[in-house]
Amino acid sequence: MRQRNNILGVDPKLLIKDAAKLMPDPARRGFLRGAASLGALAFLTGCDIVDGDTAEGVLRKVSEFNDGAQAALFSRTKLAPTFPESAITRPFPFNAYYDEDEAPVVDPAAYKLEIAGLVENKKPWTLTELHALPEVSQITRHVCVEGWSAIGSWQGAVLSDFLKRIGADTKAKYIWFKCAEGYTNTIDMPTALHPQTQMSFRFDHKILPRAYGFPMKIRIPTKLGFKNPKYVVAMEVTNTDHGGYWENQGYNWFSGL
Ligand SMILES: Nc1nc2c(c(=O)[nH]1)N[C@H]1C(S)=C(S)[C@@H](COP(=O)(O)O)O[C@H]1N2
Ligand SMILES: [Mo]
Repeated sequence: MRQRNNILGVDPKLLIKDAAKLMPDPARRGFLRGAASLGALAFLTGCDIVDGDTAEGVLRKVSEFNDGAQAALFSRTKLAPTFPESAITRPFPFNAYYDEDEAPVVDPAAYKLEIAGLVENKKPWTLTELHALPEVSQITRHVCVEGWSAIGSWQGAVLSDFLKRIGADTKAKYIWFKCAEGYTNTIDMPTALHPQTQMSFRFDHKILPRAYGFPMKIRIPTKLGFKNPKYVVAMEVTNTDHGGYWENQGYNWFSGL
């Protein structure tokens, strides 16, 4: 057993309580029930709480193993870094849980984006309608858990604008995406409303190639690659976490950058 001394100037119990207050509700309850002791915290994170630590500092340590803490630290306004055209990785890598020649082929004429859940207007959207949405552009870094990253250029509509347009309940907790080949993904609402979260229809100003998710991918530069669904055919605004392809296999749900 490791011996600990009392920390000068901080009451660790209060610090942990303060950190827990910054977490979203379900995470807070789980945290206070589970790991909310100094010993458990040091054990789980491998870090001691030291004099001068703040509630945010404690939360940052907790976030290394806890999705709720990561969600609390996520800032709606903090932007992912952007890059010049010259930084774009060429060729940009393809990645999926299958080979590139097995990527889904979506017929643009038949395509409709299905809208479900807590939304006023559930009318499905054709590709022509989606392409008519106001366009924004970003050059950002895509980071894959498999150990590579690449800088890409994506154009499309701001997801939060689209959510407003369809009358989505933005107080709902999640958005669930379904992809043409069966891949799925759930993101939290603050991430969906982040200004850089984009419904991408183009890569490098050209119609999104099949490899990168034609006809639509959700580009989220504040999240790991697997939280960026390609070939999206449906979205549901929901208070139920439907998980996702990799999340269900144990990958960290929040997977923020
Ligand atoms: N529909 C679908 N979306 C997906 C995946 C997938 O297999 N199917 N793989 C994810 C992973 S792990 C990564 S790293 C990125 C890769 O995107 P890219 O091919 O544009 O590089 O897509 C993500 N979105
Ligand atoms: Mo990935």
